[in-house]
Amino acid sequence: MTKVWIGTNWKMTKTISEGLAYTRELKKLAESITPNIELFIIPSFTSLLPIREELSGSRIKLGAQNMHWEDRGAYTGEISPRMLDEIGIDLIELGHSERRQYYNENDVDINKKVHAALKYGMRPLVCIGESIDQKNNGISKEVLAAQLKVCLKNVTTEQAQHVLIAYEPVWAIGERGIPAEADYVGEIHSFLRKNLVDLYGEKVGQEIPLLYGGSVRLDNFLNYIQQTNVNGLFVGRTAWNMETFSVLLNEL
Ligand code: G2H
Repeated sequence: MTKVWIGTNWKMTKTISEGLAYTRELKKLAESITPNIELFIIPSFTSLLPIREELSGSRIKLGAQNMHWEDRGAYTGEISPRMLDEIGIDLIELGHSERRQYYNENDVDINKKVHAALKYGMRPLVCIGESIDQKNNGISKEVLAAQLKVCLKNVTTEQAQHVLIAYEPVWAIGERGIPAEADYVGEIHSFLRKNLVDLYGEKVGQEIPLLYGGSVRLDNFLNYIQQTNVNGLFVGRTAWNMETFSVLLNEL
C-alpha cells in the first residue's frame, strides 16, 4: 500500500493546553482514517514533551519546527538535537521559508542540521521553495535544484532513505499566499523526483517522500495529491482546525 504523508506545522499558534486538546481529538480521528496515511504534527517547542506523552501508543508522528546543528554550546535561545532526541522526536522540519526569511537561514545551515538530525536518528523534513521573483524570472527549477543539492550535500544514499522533502513555493504560503496550480505542482515534483534519482539512484531516489505545502485547502488538496510524485501534503491553516482537517483526512 503506497503511503501518503499528511502533516501539519503549527507554526507559532498553539499553547500547551490548546495543543493537547487538539492532539486528543486527532488521536481519536487517527483510529478511523485509512491506515496508509502517515500522520504527523509539528507543535511549538513548549508543547513537545506533553504532546509526546499524550501520543503514547498512537500512530501519529511528532516533529519539531527547527533545531541547532551542534549538540551543545553557547547558543542562547537554541535547541539541540540531543535535547530533541531525549523527548523522542520522529522528524525535524528544516528550512521552512519563514525561517529563511526572518532568521536568515540558508541552505548551508540547513545541510548542517540535516546531518545533525540523521546522526540522532530523526528524519529531516527539508523544505525548499522558490520566491515569486524567481518564478517570474523563469528560474524556479534552477533555484530548487540548487537548494536540494546544498541541503543534501554529503548525505549518503543510505541516509537519504530517512529524508523527506517538502516543496513549498514561497508565494503560495500563508494568508497572503496564492494557491499554486496543481499542474505546476505536478511538474515541479516530477523535476524534483528526477533530481533525487540523479543524486541517489533509481530505488532510493524514487522512494524519498515528496510532500507539497502552501495554502493546501479543502477545495484544492485532492488536485495536489492526485499529481504523480506528490506523496503527501504539508498543511498549515487548514489543519489547525479539526473541523477542516478531519474533512481532509476522511476524504483521502
Ligand atoms: C506553508 C503551510 C504549512 P499554509 O507554510 O506547511 O502553511 O498551509 O497555511 O500556507
